[in-house]
Amino acid sequence: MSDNVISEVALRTKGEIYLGIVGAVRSGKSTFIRRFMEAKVLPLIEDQEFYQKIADELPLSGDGKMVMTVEPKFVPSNNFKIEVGESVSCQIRLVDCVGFVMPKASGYLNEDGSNRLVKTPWFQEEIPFEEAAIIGTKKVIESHSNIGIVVTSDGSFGEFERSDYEEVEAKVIEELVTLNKPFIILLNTKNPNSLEVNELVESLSQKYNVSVIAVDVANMDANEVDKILEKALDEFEIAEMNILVPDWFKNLSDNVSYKARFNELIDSTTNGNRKMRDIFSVRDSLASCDIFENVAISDINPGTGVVTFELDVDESVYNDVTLEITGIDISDKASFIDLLQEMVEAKTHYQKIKPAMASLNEVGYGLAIPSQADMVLDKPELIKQNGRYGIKLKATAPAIHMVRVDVETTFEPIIGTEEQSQALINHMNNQFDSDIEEIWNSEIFGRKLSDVMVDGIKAKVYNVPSDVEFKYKESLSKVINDGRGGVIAIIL
Ligand SMILES: Nc1nc2c(ncn2[C@@H]2O[C@H](COP(=O)(O)OP(=O)(O)O)[C@@H](O)[C@H]2O)c(=O)[nH]1
Ligand SMILES: [Mg+2]
Repeated sequence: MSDNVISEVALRTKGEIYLGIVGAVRSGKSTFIRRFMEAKVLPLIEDQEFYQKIADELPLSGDGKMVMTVEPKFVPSNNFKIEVGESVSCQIRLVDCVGFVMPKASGYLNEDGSNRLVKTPWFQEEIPFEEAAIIGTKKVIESHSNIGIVVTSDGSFGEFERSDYEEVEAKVIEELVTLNKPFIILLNTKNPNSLEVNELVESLSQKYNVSVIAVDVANMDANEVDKILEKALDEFEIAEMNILVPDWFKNLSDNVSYKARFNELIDSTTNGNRKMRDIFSVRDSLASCDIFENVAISDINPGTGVVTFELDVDESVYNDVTLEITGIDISDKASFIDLLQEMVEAKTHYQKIKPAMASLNEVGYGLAIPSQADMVLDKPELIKQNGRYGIKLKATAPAIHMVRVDVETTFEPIIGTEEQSQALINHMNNQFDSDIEEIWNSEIFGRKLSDVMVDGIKAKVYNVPSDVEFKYKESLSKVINDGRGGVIAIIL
């Protein structure tokens, strides 16, 4: 027999659906377990004998104010595996916890008013009832469950009132929050559809920031169990968020402003622990960004916790981005083709010197090795050697040598007094460590420092006589072509 919701929970819990049922005494925990098993689990069991064994183990609910459950009870007591879908099987186990005591409940104190001691599976010795409830809840949630269900009540049945449950549920929830396991609140009520109950559900979910669902537990059917399990799945953390954007946007480098903004947005939306129920607010926060035209949740997989968002980027962003990258408005086809051709030409040239540029930057010297396409072949010549004949084939190709020369320039303005000069130095030293751009942009005698320095460098570079450049080229040619490895003197 298959069951979709149970299958999803089974996937999410890796085949172990362990529900820890916690809450105040007399909130309906045992009743919930009984109805859960009857409505949802027993119908999945085909073996009659097995069915009967589990049915016999279901907990009884207690009447009045007398506390019944004094130690956590595992239902069913033994682990069993059931098939819940195509190649999905799982173990389902509910743990009936010792209820948190309400001041008006009886049964947790002895007649003389002393604490009633109870036996727990976690300690050799008996411990007071109230302590058993706190420790039991903690242990059950920590080690024996992957989903917590806090059962509380509006006071519409039994002998306790809403105010009795209120204080106790706060303690239980506080405990669960610190344990950091997915949990939901089940508001047990005779009137799950009443306006008052709806208001209470709303206020509880606001107060505790967790899913709250109102159910008449004693009459709960399979559909309601499904709703509870779906809500519980919503409380699991999102395991993975896939964010699909158009390929051209994905390929943008991170320094393009739109991409940087996108990265920031993704970081702020996805950081922290997000629960499955937060996916709509994640979508809304993505949609609030003007980069995207449309943000859709294209897939939610409660079983694996994987959520996929699909983001359409606004068409105008494409034009802005190409302008930012190229500095040229290429929003029409003609200018795009022009640019493309120019770029291809530039790339072909650059490709040749790319390795040389890399080593130039690294060691100050770069060599671009010519390829066959650069070679010029002379006409073959007849040659004669020792009375025999042969041919001579000669090719020439440009090898480009790049040399990095670090050119120095200095600027020594005379400011006035020693104090004035010292003050300027101190000011600049501060900027030197914090914002060196400021120094470059500072004006000295009406000119920007960067302009002054660039002019200084240019003057030096242009000052090299052109015949020196020519001689340098000649000498290098000789070294390479004549194979002379020694140092050459350049006579200027
Ligand atoms: N009318 C009504 N009574 C309920 C409901 N849930 C529990 N009860 C009753 O409340 C009492 C306590 O329920 P129980 O499941 O034993 O609470 P536990 O102490 O939390 O395990 C029993 O008398 C139940 O019959 C409910 O949804 N509707
Ligand atoms: Mg009980």
